[in-house]
Amino acid sequence: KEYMIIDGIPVEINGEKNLLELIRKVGIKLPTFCYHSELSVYGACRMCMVETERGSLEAACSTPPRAGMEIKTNTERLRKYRKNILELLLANHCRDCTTCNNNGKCKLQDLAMRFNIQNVRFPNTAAEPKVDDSSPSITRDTNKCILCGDCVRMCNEIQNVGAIDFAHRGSKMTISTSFDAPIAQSPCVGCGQCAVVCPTGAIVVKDNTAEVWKALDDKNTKVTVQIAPAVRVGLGKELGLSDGENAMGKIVAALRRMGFDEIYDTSTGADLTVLEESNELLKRLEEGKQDMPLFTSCCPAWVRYCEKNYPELLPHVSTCRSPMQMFAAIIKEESKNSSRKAVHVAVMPCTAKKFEATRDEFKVNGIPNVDYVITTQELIQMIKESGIVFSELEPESIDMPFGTMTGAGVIFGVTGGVTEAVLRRIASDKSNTGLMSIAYKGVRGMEGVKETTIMYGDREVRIAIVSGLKNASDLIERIKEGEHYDFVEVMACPGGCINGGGQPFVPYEARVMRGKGLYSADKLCNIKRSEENPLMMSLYNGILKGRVHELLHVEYAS
Ligand code: HC0
Ligand code: SF4
Repeated sequence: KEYMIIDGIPVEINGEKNLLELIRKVGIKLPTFCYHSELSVYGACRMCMVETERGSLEAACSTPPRAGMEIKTNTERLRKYRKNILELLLANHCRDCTTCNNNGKCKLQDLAMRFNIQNVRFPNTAAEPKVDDSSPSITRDTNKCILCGDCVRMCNEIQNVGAIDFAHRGSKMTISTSFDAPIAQSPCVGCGQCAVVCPTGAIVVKDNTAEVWKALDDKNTKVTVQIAPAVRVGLGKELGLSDGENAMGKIVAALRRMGFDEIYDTSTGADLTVLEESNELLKRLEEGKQDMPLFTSCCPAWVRYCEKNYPELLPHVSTCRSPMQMFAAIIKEESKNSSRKAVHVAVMPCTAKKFEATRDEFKVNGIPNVDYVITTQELIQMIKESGIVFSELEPESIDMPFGTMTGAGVIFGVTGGVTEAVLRRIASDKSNTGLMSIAYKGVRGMEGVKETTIMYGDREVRIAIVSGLKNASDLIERIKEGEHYDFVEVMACPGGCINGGGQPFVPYEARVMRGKGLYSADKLCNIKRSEENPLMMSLYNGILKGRVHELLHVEYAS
């Protein structure tokens, strides 16, 4: 075994990539702006410097641990050094913290507090805000940027989009789209992953809470709401619960107190998607098709990515609307019976859903089926604003007439969930053992690329599950080179919706807990298969009669 000394204590080296990982493992919160374990090491912020036994300073993020090495993480020299960096950053940074969208979540604010910065020795040279709110998903203010490059590496390395990059040199350096075009005119797909890793308020999720409050305050408006699967396991930590704890009952109670008239679960919409998407897959299998696979269509950032980068694949993307849009079409249809104006809100872990809601394909007479999408973060904001003590709420149940859902719909929120739900539907073995065995077929887990094979009759069905758009494009390249799959699930965010751009940022381990939270929620559902949801039958015999294509499917115009 190999050891090194950290602050006088011997520590075992266990395959850690860099000193930073090892230091954090022993319980020291070494500060960084630009380090994310899933991104390449940039080493630009210099906050993670440590002092070696020879008195030299090294960046912990880019130094591998060596046996016998001795380092200190907290010396007078290091404290001075870190304070200096923070003061320099603050010197040309906007300091209107109280009105910043990222107030309370900003790393710069947090580290300034931690390192007890009480004044900045240099004059403030911050430029006026430079806001780009052209995207329905994210808002950028490059003048709040500290040039850590996290967003650039996320957009390039993990999402393979490359919408933003460093531009200019020296003091003029900035993060920009090409030709400084508005982000909406760039290749951006609105996944929001750049906002997830941005340490300051330079990239934040678009805020639609004001519109929702306005609708709630209007007595002549009936406000319905649907809550996505991943939200229930994503917001609790910020409101006094633990990572991955299923807070659905409390969310329902909170929304009711805020004044929402009818509260539903997007998992019900997901049940509809399972039925429709399974039909598409079965048709394909029965026709013996061996060409391109059927790609899932429920992730709007993936659909956008496909439109922009692989338009030739669009005919192979399922025509199913996403669960949010299927459900919204039905809820809006039902709301026609109300004498009040109907507004439908969706609470999503996702920033791309904000864009999806604005698409012309999902408007009826110019009015969107989903009027407003708010993210998990915005819901947390609204709960805090309303003064509700979330942790003390008694859980409540969702409303009728659309209040029945299944475990299959709940697991949609984690990578592999859509596939598992579809497999439950198409499997011929309907026993409990059969159901449970699907979970062990390689569909679960946070890996970015998973593969499984099942038998349908005597045909082998090859399935791939990818999350993160770089993984999607790598898979597409393999398919183009001749590799065969029948079904491909794509989620743009690594790990699926539980790690959506609208969820509070958490480290990898907490994301695993969120996934586990959804699988536990599935266990608690008394119905596990979408086709056994009794509501489905009444929808197909009622609102959906003769209108399945009109309300549940879509052909993207672009
Ligand atoms: Fe998802 Fe969905 S699972 S995309 O990640 O399919 O946002 O949670 O609501 O629509 O159900 C997000 C999450 C959804 C949809 C569902 C799908
Ligand atoms: Fe890139 Fe996604 Fe950010 Fe757009 S939202 S700039 S695609 S990371």
